[in-house]
Amino acid sequence: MPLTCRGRVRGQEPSRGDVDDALGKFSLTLIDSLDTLVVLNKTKEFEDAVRKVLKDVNLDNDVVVSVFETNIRVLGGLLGGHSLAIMLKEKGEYMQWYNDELLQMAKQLGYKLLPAFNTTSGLPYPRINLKFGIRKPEARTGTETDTCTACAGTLILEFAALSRFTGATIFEEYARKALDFLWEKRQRSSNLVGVTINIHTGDWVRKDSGVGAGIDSYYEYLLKAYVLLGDDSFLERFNTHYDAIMRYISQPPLLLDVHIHKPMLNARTWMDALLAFFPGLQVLKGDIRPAIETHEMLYQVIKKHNFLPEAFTTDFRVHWAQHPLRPEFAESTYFLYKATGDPYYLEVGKTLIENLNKYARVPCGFAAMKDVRTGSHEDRMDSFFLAEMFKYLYLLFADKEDIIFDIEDYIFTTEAHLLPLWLSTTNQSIAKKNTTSEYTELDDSNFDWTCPNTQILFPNDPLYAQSIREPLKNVVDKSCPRGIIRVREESFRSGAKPPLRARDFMATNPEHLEILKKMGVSLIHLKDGRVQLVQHAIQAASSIDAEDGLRFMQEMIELSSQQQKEQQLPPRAVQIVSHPFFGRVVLTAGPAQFGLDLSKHKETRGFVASSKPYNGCSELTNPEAVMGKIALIQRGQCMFAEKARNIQNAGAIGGIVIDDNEGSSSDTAPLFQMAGDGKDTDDIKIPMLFLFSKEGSIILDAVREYEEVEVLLSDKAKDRAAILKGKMIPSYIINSNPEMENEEQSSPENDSQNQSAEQVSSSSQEVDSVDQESSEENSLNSYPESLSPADMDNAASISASEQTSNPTENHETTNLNGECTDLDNQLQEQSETEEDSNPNVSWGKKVQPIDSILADWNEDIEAFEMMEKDEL
Ligand code: DMJ
Repeated sequence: MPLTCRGRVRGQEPSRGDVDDALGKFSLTLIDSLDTLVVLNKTKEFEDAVRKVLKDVNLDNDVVVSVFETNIRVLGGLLGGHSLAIMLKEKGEYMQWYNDELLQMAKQLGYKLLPAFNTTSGLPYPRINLKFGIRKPEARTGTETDTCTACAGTLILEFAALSRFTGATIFEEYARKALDFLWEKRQRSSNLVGVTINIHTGDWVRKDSGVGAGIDSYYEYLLKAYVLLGDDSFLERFNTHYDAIMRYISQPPLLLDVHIHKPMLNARTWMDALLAFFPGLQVLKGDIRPAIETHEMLYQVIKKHNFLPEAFTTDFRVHWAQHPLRPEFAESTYFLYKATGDPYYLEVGKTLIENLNKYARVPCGFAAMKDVRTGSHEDRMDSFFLAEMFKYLYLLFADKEDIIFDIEDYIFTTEAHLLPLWLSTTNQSIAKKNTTSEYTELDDSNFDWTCPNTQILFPNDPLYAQSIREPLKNVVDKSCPRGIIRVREESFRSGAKPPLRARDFMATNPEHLEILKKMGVSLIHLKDGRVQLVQHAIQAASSIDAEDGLRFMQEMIELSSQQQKEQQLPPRAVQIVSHPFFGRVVLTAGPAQFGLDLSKHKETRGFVASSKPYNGCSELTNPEAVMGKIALIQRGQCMFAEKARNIQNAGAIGGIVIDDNEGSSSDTAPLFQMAGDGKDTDDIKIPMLFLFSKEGSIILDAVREYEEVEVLLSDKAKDRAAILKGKMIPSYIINSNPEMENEEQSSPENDSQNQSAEQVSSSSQEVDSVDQESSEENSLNSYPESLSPADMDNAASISASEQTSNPTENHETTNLNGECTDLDNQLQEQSETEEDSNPNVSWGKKVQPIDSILADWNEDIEAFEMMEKDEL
C-alpha cells in the first residue's frame, strides 16, 4: 500500500472483493518479484529474497484464494525463482547453498491446489482454501459453479513445469485435462470460447468472447504450451482459435468482443485494458501487422490519459477510469521492439517510464491510478507491477550483455515468470500424443508469418512498422463520439431497409412507432414521463423483424447505460502540494452539484483549516482560521449546501467534506456527487469536494504532522514539476465572473445537472448525500423486474427518456480528414453494396424458424444481462 506505506494483509484491511483473492498471506509481492531481481542483475538481493521466502513464507494459511492468481503469481513466482536459482548455481558464484528449496515449496503449493480439480469436467473450482481445500465446512469455498475461461485455461505452463522439474506427472495431467475440456466446449461454428463456463456442466455462462478479461491468457497458454512443451496439438488449437479471432474479434485497430453464437454481432462498444497483451502474443505467433496496428491505437489512448484506462469505448472515451499499473502494454511494446527493431518502441517505453515517474511514483512505491482523468491515486501496488512491468521495461532497454543469462532460453509465463525451454525434453512421459484429425484445415494465409523466435523479422526494412502505423496516426484524436453498439456491417440484409437504430428513435415519430410494432416492440408510457420498451418476439411481423427487434433492444440497453454514465460528473482530485508531498499524493474526491465547477474554472489552491464547529452546520466560530483557506468539514448532520454556505460566509475559498463513517474509502465504496438542498444554490461560489474517511485522514494526519498543509482542488492532478518549480498560477483567486456563470447555467448540460440534483434531492429527504451510483444501479437492476411474469420468456424492457433518446452527437464519427460525418450511414450504404457481391455474409437471407430465433434470442438477452451486471 504505497500511500500508507504498509503491506496489505488480508483481513486487516477492508475487503475489496475479488481483487483480494490474490492475497493468501504468503508474501505475494516478494515471491512474485523474485526472478525480476535476477533480470535486473540484483543477484545479491535475489539471494537474500530467496532466503526470506524460505524462512518466512507459510503456505498453510486458512485463507480462501483464487486458484488462477495463486498459480500464475505464487506457483509461477516460485518456479521462476527456482529456474534462475539453478541457473545461478550452475554458474558457480551465487546460490551455491541452494538445494531446490523453492521447488519443494512449489510442489507443496501444487498439491494444495489439486483438490480444486475435483470436478467431473476437470475444470478447477475458482477458489480454494489453502489450509482446508474445497468443500469441507471449514473451507468456505467449493460451492461455486462457474469459472472464467482464463482461470481454467492458464495452468499448463506452471503445472507442466512443476511436473517436469519434479517428475510428479499429476500436475501436467490435470492442467491438460482442463484444457482438453475447454477445447471440447468451444463453440463449434465460430471456434470461439465464452468468458465464463459452468465447471460441472460445461455450459457457457457468459457467451461473449474477446481477447481481454476472462479469456486472455487461455489463448496465450495454448501458444506458449506449444513453445514450451513442443506438443503440436496446442499449436493446432491455438491456430484454430486465432483464425476465429482474426475473423470476428479483430476489427483493426480494434479488438471487439462478439457473441460466440453470433460472431458477427459485437457484444460491447468498449475494450478492456487486459487485451493490450494481445499484440505481444501476435508477435510470438509472427503476425506483426495487426500487432502494430492495435498497439498503435492503444498508445494513442495512453497518450491522451497518460495511462491506459481499465476500459475505453470504441470512440476512445474512458469507460472505466482506473488503472492499476497493468503491464500488458509494456509487454507488447517489448515484443514489438524485439520483432521490428524499430526505435519507435523505445520512445514508447520512455514515455511509459516518464509517466510512471511523473504521475504514479509516491514515497513508498508506485501507486495505482484511481482515475486516469483526475490523476488521483489508489493505495495499491499490485505484485504484477514488479513481476511484469519492471521486467518488461528493463528488458526493452537492456542490451544482451546487460542480462547475466540468455533470455532467449526461457519463456515468459503470463505473469512474466521465466521457465527454461529445456523442460520440453525433460520428463516427457505425460505428453499426450494427440492426433490431428479433429482439426480443420485452415486458410494458410493466416499462418504465413508464423515465426519460431523473436529475432528481428524485418532487418532490411526499418520502415516497415512505420508504414503500418502511419495511417493510424490520428485514429484516437480524430474520433468523434459514437457510443452505441454496432452490428457488423456485413450482417445487414441485402436490399432490406436498415433497421431502426436505437439512437435515431423518437417516441413521438409515428413512423418509428410503426417500425417498433413490426419488430414486436411495444411502448409503455410511464407516469413520470419516461417510456418503457418491451419486446415480444412472437408479436413481430416476421422472424426477420423479430431479429431486428432484438438488435434494436440491445442497442437501446447499451445506449441507455452510456447516457447514464455520461450524465455523471467525473470525480475530482485533491492534491497535496506542500512539503513533503509536493503533489505526489493525489486523492480521489467526489464533486458537488453546486458551487464552482472545477472542470470549467481554474483549480483552487490553498492551505487547509478545520472549521469550528467541525460539522460546519452553523455559523463558524473560527472565521479568522478559515478565511482565505480551504475549510475541512465533517460530513453529516445537515445538508452539504448548508455547510458550503457557512464556510463561504466565513471567507473560505473552498471546502472539503470528510466522511464521518470511519474506515470508508474510495477503494471500497462508490464515489458520489454531493447534491444540493433542493433550493437555488447559485449563491454558492466556492468549490466543494468530498473525501471518504481514509483519504480524508491522509490530509488530517498531514495537518497533525506538518501543520501547514496546502492542497490543490482540481479536475485533474497537476504536473508535479510545475508545482515544484512554483510555476503554477497561485490561484487563490477564484474565477467567479458572474456573467460567465450565468451563461454556463443556461447550457443544456448544466440544466440537466441542476434538474437531476433537484430530482434526487426531492426524492430523498435524507440529510446530506444521494449516492448517484447506487441510484443508477437500482434503475438498471430493476429492469428485468419490470417485465410481467407472463412476458418473461420472450421479453426485454428498457426505460428511455422520450426527450433524450435521440442524442444527435451520437451520429458522428470521423473521416480521415478529421471532419465528423455520419459514417454509420456511409457504412450501411457500403455494406449493402458489399453484401450484394458476397453471398456468404448475411443474417437475413436464410429465414430462420421463429423457435430457433426465440431460443437464440433468450440466450442473447441472458448474456446481455450478465454483461450489464458484470459492468456494474
Ligand atoms: C497479470 O497478473 C497477468 O498478466 C494476468 O494474466 C492478467 N493480467 C495481470 C496484470 O494485469
